[in-house]
Amino acid sequence: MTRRALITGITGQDGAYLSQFLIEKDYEVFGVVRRSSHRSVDDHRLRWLGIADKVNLVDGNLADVSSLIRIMQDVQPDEVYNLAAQSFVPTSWQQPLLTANITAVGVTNILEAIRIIKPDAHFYQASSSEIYGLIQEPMQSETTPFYPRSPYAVSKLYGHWITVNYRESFGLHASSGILFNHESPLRGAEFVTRKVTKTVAEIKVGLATELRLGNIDAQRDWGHARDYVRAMWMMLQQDKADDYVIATGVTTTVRDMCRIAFAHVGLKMEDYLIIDPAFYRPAEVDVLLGNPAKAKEKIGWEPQISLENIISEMVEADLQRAEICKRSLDR
Ligand code: NDP
Ligand code: GDR
Repeated sequence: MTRRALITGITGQDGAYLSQFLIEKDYEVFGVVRRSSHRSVDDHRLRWLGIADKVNLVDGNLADVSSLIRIMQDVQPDEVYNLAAQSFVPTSWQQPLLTANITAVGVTNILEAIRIIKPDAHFYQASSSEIYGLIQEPMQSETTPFYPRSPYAVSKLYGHWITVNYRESFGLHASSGILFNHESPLRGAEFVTRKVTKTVAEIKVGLATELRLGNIDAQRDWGHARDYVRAMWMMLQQDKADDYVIATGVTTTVRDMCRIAFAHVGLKMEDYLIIDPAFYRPAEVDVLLGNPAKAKEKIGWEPQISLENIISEMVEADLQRAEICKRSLDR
């Protein structure tokens, strides 16, 4: 029997890579999309991966539990991946209530839809290393205390605990993946790695002259989205649901990540980088460093792609995009 997966957030970075991964495993993939006045439903990331015609898009919204109940009824999924969120940390200070509504309460909405309609479905919640925030231990594991530092992180902590609670209260097969930052050519352009690789490419082809960043001393544990969606799937194949840290165990400053990107195109970061306080955050997460030992031991997951390779792949993709953009401007 073909297995059915339902993905919220299918139009985002992880949703696109997870869809590709599941299609290769012969899943029937369904994705929840919210209506937008300016977008056709076959989103650009799904087209970029060449899978837009291989997924079934269904209309719904994480804020509307009735839409999720209807979708659950229609699709009858074996696995549900909840990737939808207001996921950009700075926006969560501008729109804290919307962030709570989608990123926190939205998790209860989808859990309720599962509990009512399809309680035997395996559920994945996209938890985040942001819940560690103000660091309590040098390397963060599943047992490290949480101290969220933004409305986004507070909302993700709610999503994390409500998933644990539905597992313990109703016996749902609900797992929470505490994923550290993961990147790719499909990363949104507002996140720091993609902002850097996109601007470096634009500088290289003559479309930009400078790169403005905020706190370049921040340290992140960066992995590749392709590695991380594999971990999501592996969690749902276990007999017992559980929570796992997914990380590389290596942390790097924004400054060093940026230097790698400039070096890839033969330029010197110091010639173009401007520190702009407009990009500082009201409260910062200074350093994140994950310990993925439990994931390795229990589900056999390990990352395969290094930060150098991630940044090279991203710069190369952005060089292609910048060349196309430049050619259309030159015409
Ligand atoms: P993106 O920001 O790329 O994608 C977010 C997705 O959520 C989009 O498909 C968006 O749809 C959808 N969405 C937002 N609001 C709603 C809503 N009200 N109803 C339905 N869908 C909605 O995120 P990523 O792919 O990077 O991340 C996936 C998940 O993992 C998120 O929950 C994120 O918080 C979490 N996470 C990400 C990490 C990372 O490093 N990437 C690390 C840890 C956790 P639309 O296209 O319409 O905007
Ligand atoms: P983060 O990712 O907040 O960790 O959340 P982001 O790439 O936005 O920031 C990483 C670090 O870089 C610093 N920084 C800048 N960030 C941005 N976006 N723009 C800048 O100009 C800039 N300059 C410095 C930030 O201050 C920060 O310290 C991501 C999201 O995907 C979340 O959804 C996810 O939960 C976490 O990763 C894990």
